[in-house]
Amino acid sequence: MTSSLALETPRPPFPLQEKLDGLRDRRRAVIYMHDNPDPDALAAAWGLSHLFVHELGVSVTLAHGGIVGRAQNRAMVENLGISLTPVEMVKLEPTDLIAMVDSQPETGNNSLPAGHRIDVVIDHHPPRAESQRAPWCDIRADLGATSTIIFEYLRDRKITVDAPLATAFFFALRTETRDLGREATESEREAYLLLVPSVDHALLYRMNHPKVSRAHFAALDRALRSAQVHGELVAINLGALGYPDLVAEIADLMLSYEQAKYVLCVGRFRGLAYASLRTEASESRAGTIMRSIVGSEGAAGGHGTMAGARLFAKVRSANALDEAFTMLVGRLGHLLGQDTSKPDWLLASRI
Ligand SMILES: [Mn+2]
Repeated sequence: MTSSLALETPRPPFPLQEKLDGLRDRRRAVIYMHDNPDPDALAAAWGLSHLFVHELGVSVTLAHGGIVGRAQNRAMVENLGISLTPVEMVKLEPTDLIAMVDSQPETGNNSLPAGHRIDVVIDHHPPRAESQRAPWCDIRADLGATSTIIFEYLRDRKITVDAPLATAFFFALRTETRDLGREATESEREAYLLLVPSVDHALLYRMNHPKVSRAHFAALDRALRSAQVHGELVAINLGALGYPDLVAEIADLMLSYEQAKYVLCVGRFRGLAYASLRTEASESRAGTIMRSIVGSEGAAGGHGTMAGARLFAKVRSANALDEAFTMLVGRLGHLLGQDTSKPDWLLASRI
């Protein structure tokens, strides 16, 4: 589709050299990802650490809240040997270079303390005013992945992207854009093609096809049997989650149902309710919808076809989660003009 090329607005080159020069006095960099990091956050953080080590000679800590839960994401971390530090173990020093990728301050989906100083914000989600307090703020909301921006930095500085890092970027682009089919721009296509010759395909295979536990199939079984169909909306209450991003994993999966244009998936993990929304490209306003149905009751974010949220209220029981689920489905139904009081079940034999 060459016509989309003309739609991309030319952007002035990012003053990378100048931004790096402003950070030459630092000894250590702490790079924050969003909580429960996905491949785009992981590859972007790892790539940025290569840039910082090469250009600034700093030591680097990759920090995240939550857990790396999804089997593919765990396989990525293990096979590439990406060293991660839980935020609880990070003690920020006044001289630290503090960076954030694939998220922004005060979004509620990362673990940098609210109001904390920050030097670098690099993201592809809609820009927030709070990010402007970072002297190096590079937010390109039109792009499909944060990894695309970091890969461009490395090319700009002529830093070698070795096979493991190329594989990380490639995996991030593939999963984040569903093989360039979802929210990918010409920049992602270009990065993808440049990376192919350097990818380690044996490594990539192990990341794409990880072995999974019995619990994975139990979750899948539960998801299928609890899936409700309300016209074009599929809604799933997964109950207790083995890990938070299971809601996103199942939402992705269920969008393949022929009738589904919207999938909302909800579950609870360690007393908190998580929600994930996926939409068809034709209904591309997932972030807006999620923010609207969650309102002031949680932290919500996302872009065109994918969004996530976490509710603030503690959800300590199956009943409490049921209530939250019914509330979110009701609000989403209202927004779509769809009655959600009498669900049709995806599977007839659901018990
Ligand atoms: Mn991303």
